[in-house]
Amino acid sequence: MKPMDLEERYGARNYAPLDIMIERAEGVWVWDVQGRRYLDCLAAYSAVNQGHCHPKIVAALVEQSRKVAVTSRAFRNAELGAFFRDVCELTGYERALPMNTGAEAVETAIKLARKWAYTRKGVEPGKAEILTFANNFHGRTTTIVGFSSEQQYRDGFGPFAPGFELLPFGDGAAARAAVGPDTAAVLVEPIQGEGGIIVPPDGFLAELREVCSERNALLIVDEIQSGLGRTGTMFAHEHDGIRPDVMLLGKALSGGLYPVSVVVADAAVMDVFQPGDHGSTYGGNPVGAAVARAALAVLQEERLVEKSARLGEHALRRLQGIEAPQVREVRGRGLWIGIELDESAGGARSTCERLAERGLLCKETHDHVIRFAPPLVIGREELDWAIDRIEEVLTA
Ligand code: IF1
Repeated sequence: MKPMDLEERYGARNYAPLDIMIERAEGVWVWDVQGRRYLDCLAAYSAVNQGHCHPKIVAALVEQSRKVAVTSRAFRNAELGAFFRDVCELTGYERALPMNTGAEAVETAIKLARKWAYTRKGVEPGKAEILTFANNFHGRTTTIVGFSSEQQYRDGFGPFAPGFELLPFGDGAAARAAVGPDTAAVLVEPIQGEGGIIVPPDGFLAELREVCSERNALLIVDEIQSGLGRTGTMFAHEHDGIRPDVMLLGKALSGGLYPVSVVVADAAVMDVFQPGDHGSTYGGNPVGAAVARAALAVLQEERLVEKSARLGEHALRRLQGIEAPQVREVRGRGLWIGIELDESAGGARSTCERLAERGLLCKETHDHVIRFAPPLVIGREELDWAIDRIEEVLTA
């Protein structure tokens, strides 16, 4: 049977992918089983900021896998301490808790915030509230979809965990009104990715920071997609000059080679976790630690944050300059740009299909927004080649 037929025969139906069968990838390029080449402008939702199969990260994966792969945390392993040091030095926090997927990092932060509220803030047990925002995306567990505003992510999966409230994204006054004595934390994406690359007004994150500090609530910033150079700064929250109490990383943290996520915070918060409170079989394993260290090294050695800022500015200017009646707005920061189409255009998926015919892989979000997020290693010529094709399709 062909790969597609095997997927159809044996696979769960939880995705409806574009019918492009990728079998090889390198840098910004992927090749399908017919040998056709595409420029990847999704970058696995920012998991491959460093480019596909970066040789330095692959080498770290292979080398460590030949030594020891998973020890469990019942014992110590020789790679984990250096991973903790690298992550804490990069982020400026005192403690790191390693997990695997982004959703696990989000769930870990929810547990951390609740236990901090009960043991440090004095919230009555069982009463901790976490505020988050409409159009959020933080993962697919039942706790997380329980506070999603996207009907499809929720339908059929209840009952949901209580203790979450949704606020309008970008509305500092609403947050100021909502944070109260039982608020453990505010959980926010600095730019909403799946929500359609929604950039909040300048000062929104700063207002959240101020309110959380005034009312003794934790500000948790989910940088799983927006972080590690995607928006032209190392972390997207830097745009408002704030310091979260808790920050979440994933995806490009391991450069697309292995699932690694991490929660960082200072000891005053993280040390509410006592031995045995929380854990994970693969969390903090030596392969993930070695891969993540190499991924972070590549990010810094190849100056990908600066590149994202420079090429992102160029891309935003060129894309905003496209004269196409169906384009409602082009927005974003760094190499993370959303092209919102008028509903009259018939949905962004069809545009993505036309782009794929021209050798460009993009993914729509929320029906009408084309997400443009190439690996940060993209060259100026490749970027202009991609934008030329977008211009061709949008002006056709
Ligand atoms: C899918 C979306 C993006 C994330 C943020 C946590 C997570 C994600 C800000 C959870 C994950 C992924 C999930 C993936 C597609 C992709 C996605 F379309 F689903 F919403 F990027 F926008 N915080 N996002 O973006 O991390 O558990 O997946 O490692 O579910 O199809 P994860």
